Amino acid sequence: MHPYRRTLARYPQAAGGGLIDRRAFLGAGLLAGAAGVAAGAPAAAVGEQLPPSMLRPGAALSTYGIPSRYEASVQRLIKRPTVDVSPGTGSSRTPLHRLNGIITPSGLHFQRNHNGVPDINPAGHRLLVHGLVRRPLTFTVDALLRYPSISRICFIECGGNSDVNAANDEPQQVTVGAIHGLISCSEWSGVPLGVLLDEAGIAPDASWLLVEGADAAGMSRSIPLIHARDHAIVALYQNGERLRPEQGYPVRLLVPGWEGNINVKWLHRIKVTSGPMETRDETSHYTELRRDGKALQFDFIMPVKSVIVLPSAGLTMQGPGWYEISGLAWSGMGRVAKVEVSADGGRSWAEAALQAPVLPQCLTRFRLPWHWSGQPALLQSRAFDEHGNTQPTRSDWVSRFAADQEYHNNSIQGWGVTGGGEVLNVYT
Ligand SMILES: Nc1nc2c(c(=O)[nH]1)N[C@H]1C(S)=C(S)[C@@H](COP(=O)(O)O)O[C@H]1N2
Ligand SMILES: [Mo]
Repeated sequence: MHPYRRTLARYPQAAGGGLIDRRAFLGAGLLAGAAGVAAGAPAAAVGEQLPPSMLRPGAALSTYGIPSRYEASVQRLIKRPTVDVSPGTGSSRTPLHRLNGIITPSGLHFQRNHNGVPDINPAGHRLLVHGLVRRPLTFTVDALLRYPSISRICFIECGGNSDVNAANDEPQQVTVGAIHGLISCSEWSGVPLGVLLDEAGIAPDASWLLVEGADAAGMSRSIPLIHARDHAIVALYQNGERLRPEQGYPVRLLVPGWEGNINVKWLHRIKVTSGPMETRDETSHYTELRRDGKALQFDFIMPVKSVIVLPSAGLTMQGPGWYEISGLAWSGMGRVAKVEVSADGGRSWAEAALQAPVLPQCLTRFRLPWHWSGQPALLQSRAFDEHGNTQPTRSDWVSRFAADQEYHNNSIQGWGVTGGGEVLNVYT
């Protein structure tokens, strides 16, 4: 049969609203048929005209590559605070809907800066380890580069990610990057923090660390010593090259799966202490005020979460037919075990395919074939991690906290597709 005549009935339905079994597109034949229905056009005359690029030599070699000029619109989304603060304060978000796979290109890694990006010459930079240690040590960057190192592919997510959906009573019609783009995923390489702590020698009464950045915010946080010793990395490289200035060049702390704020950039000081220091960023910020007036403090781990990025708000469907629903899932607790997708407002759910690799504390790409009938649809995804944690509905999540509490919002995202093919941010 000609692929254009393949019908929906030939594909195993996995849930209502046109969701197809996640295995349906794995066979090349099925994929070719479906892709033809979705997007391709029949070739008119093949090979009659050479593309112009074949008629003259290409551009010169370059020493450092940049994206194609036709991709110049793929940019971070800058968001400045409404209050009057220094020009470098605020965030820029990853345009999740313009990317695929799980790795964020370094130039599109989100940024969250409390007082701008400092310009640090690594030749003069020092990392001090002091406090409750047998011998205080300072490390030059060259010294750190000599230590045995490890690599981890993992996400960093700001505690305030998805604030747009938490803070506004009405869903804002902005892109998925603008709502959920305070998360990015890189391969980080550097020295296990435990190696440096062991060298300094931890005193018996030590139980916490204070970590401080060398930026104008002097950003600092307290971290339980045991977790930091076993899991934190003094990162020097990002996606194979030295850290970008925005990500903390020349040295940042990486604590996989923990709130972005803990991952102190421009790291210059680690003090071993006997308790948390109650710094500004763990008292006035990064605490979650509940309805009963009490606040959760030191809520370090980013909860399990997922979001469909294709399609998502601001995008327009190209008519009824075949689509691949694609999204990202993650958990600060470990690996993603399962992602379910609904196209009928939560009445039925289909399990999405998880694309390898599925790593702990890492973005995981999920995909599911969808045949959109052209009727209004409501898309949602919910992730489960390997410990059985899953995501609350938005109304459940909001009910746990005081008004305007924005941190750790892992509630289910709804995308409404109108009959006209418009995709809208919808609260469910
Ligand atoms: N020194 C310092 N470290 C910092 C910050 C900062 O402003 N100064 N911002 C923190 C916050 S709130 C987050 S979410 C992450 C963001 O990391 P990124 O900018 O590399 O994405 O860095 C953290 N580390
Ligand atoms: Mo953050």
